[in-house]
Amino acid sequence: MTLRIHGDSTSGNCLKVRWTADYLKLSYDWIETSVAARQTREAVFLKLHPAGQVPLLILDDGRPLAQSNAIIAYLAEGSSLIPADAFERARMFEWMFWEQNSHEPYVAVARRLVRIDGVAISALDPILVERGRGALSRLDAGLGGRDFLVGSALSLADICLIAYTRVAGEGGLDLAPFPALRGWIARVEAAAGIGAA
Ligand SMILES: N[C@@H](CCC(=O)N[C@@H](CS)C(=O)NCC(=O)O)C(=O)O
Repeated sequence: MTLRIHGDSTSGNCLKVRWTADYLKLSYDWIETSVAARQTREAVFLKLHPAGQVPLLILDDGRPLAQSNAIIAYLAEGSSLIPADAFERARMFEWMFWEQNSHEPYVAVARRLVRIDGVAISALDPILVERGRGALSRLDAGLGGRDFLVGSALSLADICLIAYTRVAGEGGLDLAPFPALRGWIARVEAAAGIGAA
């Protein structure tokens, strides 16, 4: 048996997992599971993961693991994507927790509302837009002139945060005011082997 990844290819949370697995040259089966078609709410999927969300990793021995950032941390254990230095490793997790708490809920949600739910950009909640812009601005400043978010090399922090940042414009969050961020996106895409959005 091999690793199985249940994911929706339009979801940044799911793509993080695919990109990490591909970067590490892991062998896995991708099981396309459409959120829009409510496949995550079908009985067969709920049996695997009662929360009804993707991504979901199923290990060789059948154990399931949810939450994108937990999955990529598991897949990348012992690899160059996790800094060996304890402080840098903690800094990487600092960015990953921040992503789930202060970036994804605004940047990913704005994109989902526009792209999937068909809401006009002009009709988005101004607070959502303000917080999304704030998250992009914080990320831009957090780069502090460095090539990658942590240390001097690609880490899980970059793979985690590029997922929704690179498509922020689809939710009306323009990246034009953030040149450092745009440079980082191009660099991370090249380093991680991420193709066109
Ligand atoms: N914090 C979770 C978020 C998981 C999540 O919200 N997944 C969405 C797709 S991005 C989903 O499966 N939604 C379907 C649903 O909730 O019914 C993660 O990082 O994996």
